[in-house]
Amino acid sequence: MKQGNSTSTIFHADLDAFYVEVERQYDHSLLGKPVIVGGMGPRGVVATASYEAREFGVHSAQPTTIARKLCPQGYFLPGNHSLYSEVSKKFMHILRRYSPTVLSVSIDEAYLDMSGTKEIYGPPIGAAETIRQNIRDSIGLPVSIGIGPNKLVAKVCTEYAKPDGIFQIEQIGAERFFAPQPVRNLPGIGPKAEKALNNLKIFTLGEVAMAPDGLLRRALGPNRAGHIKSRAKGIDNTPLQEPRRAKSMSAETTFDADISSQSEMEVALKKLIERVGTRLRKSGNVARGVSIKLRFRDFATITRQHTLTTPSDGDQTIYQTAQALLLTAMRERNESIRLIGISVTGLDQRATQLSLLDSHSKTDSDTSLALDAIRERFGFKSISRGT
Ligand code: DCP
Ligand code: MG
Repeated sequence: MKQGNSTSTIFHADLDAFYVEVERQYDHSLLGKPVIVGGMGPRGVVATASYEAREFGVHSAQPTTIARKLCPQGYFLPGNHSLYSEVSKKFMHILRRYSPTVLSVSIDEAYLDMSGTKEIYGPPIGAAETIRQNIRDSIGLPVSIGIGPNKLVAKVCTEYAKPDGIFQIEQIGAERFFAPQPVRNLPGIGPKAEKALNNLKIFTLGEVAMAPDGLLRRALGPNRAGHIKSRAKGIDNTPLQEPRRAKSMSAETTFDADISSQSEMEVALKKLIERVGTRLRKSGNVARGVSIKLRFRDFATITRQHTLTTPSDGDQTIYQTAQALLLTAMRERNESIRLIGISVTGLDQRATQLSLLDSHSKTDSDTSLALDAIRERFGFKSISRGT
């Protein structure tokens, strides 16, 4: 891998106000207006807001009720997730034309290794302009591109490129570019780390780069201190590689109104398990563990987990385990809940675990696979096991 040496050129491409811009493709009257896409229920949150709506303080993850107060003249839309994932696929497909090494990291964001492409596409800024134009012509969306000697610098550059632009920092200027920035601008520093650093009077990345190691270890813990210090100087040697296989899968649901009956919780759990179970079997994995998550009315959240004696990918096994966990949890705290979630953990390839599966697990797995096939043909709601 070439990352980290001075000849690397990494692009980070991120679509602007992605969901909103897709909506605008279908309804041109939304162009130039404050548009908000998000959950419309009483507990809905904003998925994204157009740059016009951001001017009013609207942002992702904010409760929609607050967004409505901040921007009453906004156009609020519920969103169309299957459409967004279709568009996302097209976006990634276009990027792959320009580099053999493309790492997609979210629905609208990817890194491209553009090292050594000068002969074909010219200098980086011109290459980025070509890509942006292609994306605009093919799917009609504005995209911003950050260019750097590694993933970290490229990602930070994208923030400066937005909206609808390009921003490049070369290796030689990376440390100076990072130095005056607030610590929170460094990917990997969240609100907790920011606070810990600020408490020690460390506010900028330049101050992180110069801080004594002992001090950083106190703020960030022994494992992260050295890592963050070198990142604060714009150093990042991580290669562009495909993300590792998910080690767990989960699904959760928030109720419109809190629920308190055990049977309602079980019904919700069962639905979630059918969803996660289908994904699990599609991935060819079995799970070694099952965990449930409950969020109570006061937002207190607990998780309870159990390791299976035999790894499984069967809905029945997962359900029985989750149901037992639910009962135990409710004995500890018998209150109404606002959210319930399920995770299957410790995933491993089914093939390598096959010899461990007992006959009960095999039957459960085969029945679940048969149900998957029916659901695939007739839709997810067509069939469900009785409880
Ligand atoms: N998204 C979401 N919930 C969040 C954050 C994002 O549903 N808390 C969705 C909606 C976004 C999309 O993911 O359109 C991409 O996320 P980005 O963070 O890239 O945000 P945008 O593309 O909307 O805006 P920009 O990248 O221009 O800041
Ligand atoms: Mg984006």
